[in-house]
Amino acid sequence: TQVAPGAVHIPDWLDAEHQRTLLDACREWARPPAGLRTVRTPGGGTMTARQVCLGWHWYPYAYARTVADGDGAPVKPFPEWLGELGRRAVRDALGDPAAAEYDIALINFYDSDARMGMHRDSDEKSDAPVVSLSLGDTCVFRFGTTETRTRPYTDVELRSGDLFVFGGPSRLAYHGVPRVHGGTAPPGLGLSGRLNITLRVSGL
Ligand code: MD5
Ligand code: FE
Repeated sequence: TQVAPGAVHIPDWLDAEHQRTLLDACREWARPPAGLRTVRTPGGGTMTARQVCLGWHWYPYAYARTVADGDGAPVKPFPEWLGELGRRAVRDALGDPAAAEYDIALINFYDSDARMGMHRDSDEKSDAPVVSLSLGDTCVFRFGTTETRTRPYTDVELRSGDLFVFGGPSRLAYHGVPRVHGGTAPPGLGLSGRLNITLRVSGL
């Protein structure tokens, strides 16, 4: 379903087996060194979703090769198979092959109290589409405009296995996660909470 020009939601894109494989990989990536960390913003705030990065480490608001705000370790490599998954996602959602090579994954772990405020993803020096994959609990994903972090916006429920691709005019739209519905993950998956994997092109 096209939510806005360039913003395409494909429910249930990952089957149960692929969801499990991706979850297992995320659990490995979350281990130290350069594992799961709490993101602190320059203003002194703390993000409620915790994060792991592959390829490039994101610290608000730039990319680096080491976990400057964590244990100082080099960030884990971005695996080739994840890049393949990203290119397949772009092809399925937008119809044309991805022009660029994905080299960043940001993985956000939400418990049922976690939120993400409205923001734009503008730290990448590439306009390649962002690929978003959701696992576990259902959330409310809020998609706005490029002009303002307030209304108008469209609320979409993202469920375990869903794909969302943000390309073209939607690449720089404001968005956030105002709510996670605790206890809604597929019973067989073995995840309490929500996990979101975004694949990005650094342009670096
Ligand atoms: C999430 N993550 O559910 C979301 C999914 C983040 C973040 O927002 O920055 O880690 S990615 C949503 C996204 C990415 C790029 C563009 C747009 C949405 N958009 O134009 O709406 O944890
Ligand atoms: Fe974002």
